[in-house]
Amino acid sequence: MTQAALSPETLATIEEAAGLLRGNPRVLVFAGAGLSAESGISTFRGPKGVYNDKEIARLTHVATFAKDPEAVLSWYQQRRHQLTEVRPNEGHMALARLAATGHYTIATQNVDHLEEVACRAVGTRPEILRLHGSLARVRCHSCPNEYEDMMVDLSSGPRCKRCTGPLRPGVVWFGEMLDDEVVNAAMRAASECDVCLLVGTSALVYPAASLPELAHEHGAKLIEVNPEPSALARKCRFQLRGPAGVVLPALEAALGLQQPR
Ligand code: BV8
Ligand code: ZN
Repeated sequence: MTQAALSPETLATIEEAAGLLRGNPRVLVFAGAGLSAESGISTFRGPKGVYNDKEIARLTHVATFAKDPEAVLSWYQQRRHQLTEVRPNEGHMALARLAATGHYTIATQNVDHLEEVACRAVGTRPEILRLHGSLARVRCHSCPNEYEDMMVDLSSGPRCKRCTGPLRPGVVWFGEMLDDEVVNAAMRAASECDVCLLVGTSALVYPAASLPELAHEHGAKLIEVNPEPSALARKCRFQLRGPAGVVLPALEAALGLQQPR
């Protein structure tokens, strides 16, 4: 889809929304699976969401790891392998370039590292907070041992070298706490930002989705980039109805950073 396919209303709203991103603002980007959709990574909810398969939804709950570790580990190993085949899309790249126009913090629910790959490619260094962890990391289910390792094959049921406990992906499952330091840093960014840019999220999962709410309570303006309204759409000053890979480059163009496509 190109920018020409965006509705005239959406193009006009993008021009208006760009006004909030001028003048070196403090921006909290709250990213979800929709940002990676155009990289070929499935979203969780919505018409093509993987959670439509109840078996898959089950695999993201901590209780399932105790009951059925093989099913959990093979699904996560497949997703880890997919990381070696995907790359940032135009939405990630535009976000990475936008990060040079203000004080940007990216609080992502995604576990695919694509925001970081895009920022490295364009040379920007926004703070990236991984709210739900990372597919590239493995950790022990029994002790604090955790490290980045894309080589270990989790589907073989590897054990921790420190305590022989079971290794699992370094992600946060339903029923597990998020990392305190990450949450505190994200809440600080939410309470201090001028703009919160929600990109590709249904905004249904807590405590992550409390971040845009906190930003809103502190007077930040919310901008949503999503083909569909999220659960927080009514709190958004601007709702940019289109795919991130088209809308974010259009936002860049509206800021005079890119030629419209
Ligand atoms: C916790 C793992 C405390 C990694 C994930 C009742 C009410 C409120 C809360 C709860 C409740 N019951 C239970 C809870 C807590 C629960 C929760 O929030 N449940 C919700 C669903 C009701 N939360 C937790 O359990 C959290 N921990 O609370 O701890 C605790 C601890 C111990 C004991 C008791 C309490 C942990 C939450 C983390 C869960 N882990 N992922 C992985 O496998 O990836 S979350 C899961 O949903 C995903 O991983 C993702 O990170 C997250 C959010 O999804 P989205 O990113 O928004 O994606 P989604 O598919 O939903 O939406 C995509 C959007 O993109 C759509 O809007 C679509 O329109 C749009 N889109 C599509 N294409 C595009 C696009 N947008 C732009 N461009 C496109 N091209
Ligand atoms: Zn261990």
